[in-house]
Amino acid sequence: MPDDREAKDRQLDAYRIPLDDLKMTTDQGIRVEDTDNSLKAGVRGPTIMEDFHFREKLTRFDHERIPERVVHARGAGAYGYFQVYEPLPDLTSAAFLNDPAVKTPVFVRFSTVAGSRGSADTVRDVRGFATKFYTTQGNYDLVGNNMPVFFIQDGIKFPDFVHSVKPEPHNEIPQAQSAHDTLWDFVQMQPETLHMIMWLMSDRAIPRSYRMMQGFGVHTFRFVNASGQGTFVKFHWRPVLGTYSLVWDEVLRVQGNDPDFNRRDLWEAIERGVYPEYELCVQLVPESREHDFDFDLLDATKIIPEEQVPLRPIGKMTLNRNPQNFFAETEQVAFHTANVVPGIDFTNDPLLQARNFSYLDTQLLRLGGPNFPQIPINRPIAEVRNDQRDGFHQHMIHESRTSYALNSISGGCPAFGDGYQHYQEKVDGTKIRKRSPSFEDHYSQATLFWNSMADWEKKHIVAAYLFELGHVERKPIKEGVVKHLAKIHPDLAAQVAEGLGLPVPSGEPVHADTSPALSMTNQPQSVATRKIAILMGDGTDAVAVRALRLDLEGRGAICEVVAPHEGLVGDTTVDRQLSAANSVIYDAVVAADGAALASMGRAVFFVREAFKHQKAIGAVGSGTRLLEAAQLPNDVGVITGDDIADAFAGAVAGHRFYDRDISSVPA
Ligand code: HDD
Repeated sequence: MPDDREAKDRQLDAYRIPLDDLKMTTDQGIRVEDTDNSLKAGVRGPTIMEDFHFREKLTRFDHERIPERVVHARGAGAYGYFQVYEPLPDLTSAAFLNDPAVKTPVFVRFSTVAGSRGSADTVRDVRGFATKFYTTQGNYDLVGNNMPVFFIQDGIKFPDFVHSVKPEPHNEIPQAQSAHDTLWDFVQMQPETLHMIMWLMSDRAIPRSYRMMQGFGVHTFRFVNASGQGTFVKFHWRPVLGTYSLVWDEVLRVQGNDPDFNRRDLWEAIERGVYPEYELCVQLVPESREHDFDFDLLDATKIIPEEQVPLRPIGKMTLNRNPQNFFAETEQVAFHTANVVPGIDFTNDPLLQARNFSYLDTQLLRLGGPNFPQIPINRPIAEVRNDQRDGFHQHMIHESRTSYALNSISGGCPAFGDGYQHYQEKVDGTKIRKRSPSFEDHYSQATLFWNSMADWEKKHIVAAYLFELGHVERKPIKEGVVKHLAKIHPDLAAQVAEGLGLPVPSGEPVHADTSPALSMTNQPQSVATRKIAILMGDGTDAVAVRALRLDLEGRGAICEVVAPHEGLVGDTTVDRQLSAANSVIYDAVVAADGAALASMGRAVFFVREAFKHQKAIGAVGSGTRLLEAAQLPNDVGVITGDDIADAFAGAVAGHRFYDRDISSVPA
């Protein structure tokens, strides 16, 4: 059975420097005597230039950094494999999409967009979801995001958009935040952003986990089959665990408690062997139906509603190995939308066309020249043979006496032909610097998004607009945004205007259509991989807790014992002491002690905060006394009693109780 999964691993093995007891050398392989003291003229004398080890060590240190990505600088990567469910010869000639026995190796990099490399994971932002498939026909990169549309329609505006969302130029404030004047000025001047901004204001922008996040190719691409027939295709990654988010107040606290929240979650899940899985789904549109929609398939600010073109699952990706060196793998990986294999092709989407220029250009600078595809993480498993030569950091020793085609000296090698064939699209037109009129409607799909949200999602969207615009200093910008919101939906505009103390604009809803698939309600539910804090004290009834814990862990949950001190409570090992723990890094809490904890402010705060963040809360034994001390009402998602395992597991799997009334709980 063909198994390409290990091909990439084998290739990487050749470059690994193992952890062993080899002695230290210089880069030239000369053994080092002492790396703690520089060579001096006398113990108190000046350092001597002759000290090649000192000079090399410092020089290498001075050159450790490469330019961070202009956008998507902060990321986390993982290896895995992709397997197609069944051959798709009618649609595409791509080999990796035609053999269900093949496990195609992949490397995925998740990222935030706006922040610098050291910024916090949990900010309000789009998340990148970039996948490199190392196929037998060469590398295919699907460089997507966790939202299905984009801010702009034409890539020539990308620098403008990015400059507006990045920290402001005079003082480099704020870091990794969209809540500032320049972004919202750009938005109000550029209504094509409005649909994407609805997604950005929704909870999609604060994912619970990279494992619980959708991915989208965004553009309409093209599948091409062996007879050269094309089909329009949109790509969707659907996480098997479902799509879930944090809540905003929690996000603000996670940033301080664990700035690495999302990357740690990914890392730990893979280390534990609970491998993130995503189904690859496609929306397919025959070319004959290209103009059947009330939007343009080439406009990246539009979705194809799933109700109009359903999702077809075609395969699954499993992420099962963490990188071993962040810089070598996650930092040096170079994605490029133009990395396609036979059977996958582009469309004339002007955003995609611009990307096909920008990614290669950016890698040339970031990775120091044209030989970056030779860096192990970027190397295809397919053989590379061509007449491209030289440049900085050339690693290959080309033995051929010729580096041109056509040649007779090398017998015409490397021979070409029988390769990637660009889709033969008929193109004619007049040179023109203009948008197509079919790109003009900027409101209908923003309205569709709003109409499709559950009440709690709408509340969160309004709160997000208020937070963001509340940080905008210039009133005309806020007014400009509210004017646009009135064209999306008067309810949305009214609530935002009221909060901002602006006149409520009048307006009619653009339409009343909905697309239920846009809402995050009705996700697959599972307690598996959910992180549960069990609050214990020295007086806890360990027997009752042990049974509950075993039950929850049996269902795949991750339980951590949190107690006032490290070491043991009874005979239970404490995972984290209370002063180093915070409810925001857990999905749910079990209060297992009331005797000791009810009088401890931190424990009271812990359960109260979890309650406010609408999480499942359980209590066993005297744990109910802790809930009483926190003055928590007996509300939905608060599970107490003798045998709470089933009910509590169900509550955790439901993720949040968004309808919970949190107003009566003290701060
Ligand atoms: Fe981009 C990085 C996704 C539009 C130019 N982009 C980058 C990454 C992702 C995306 C996931 C990080 C890849 C990684 O992890 O290394 N970008 C998107 C999506 C877009 C999009 C889904 C719209 C549909 N991007 C876009 C446009 C341009 C760029 C229109 C330029 C015209 N993007 C870049 C870049 C980056 C990049 C500047 C920065 C670092 C890099 O490429 O490697 O070239």
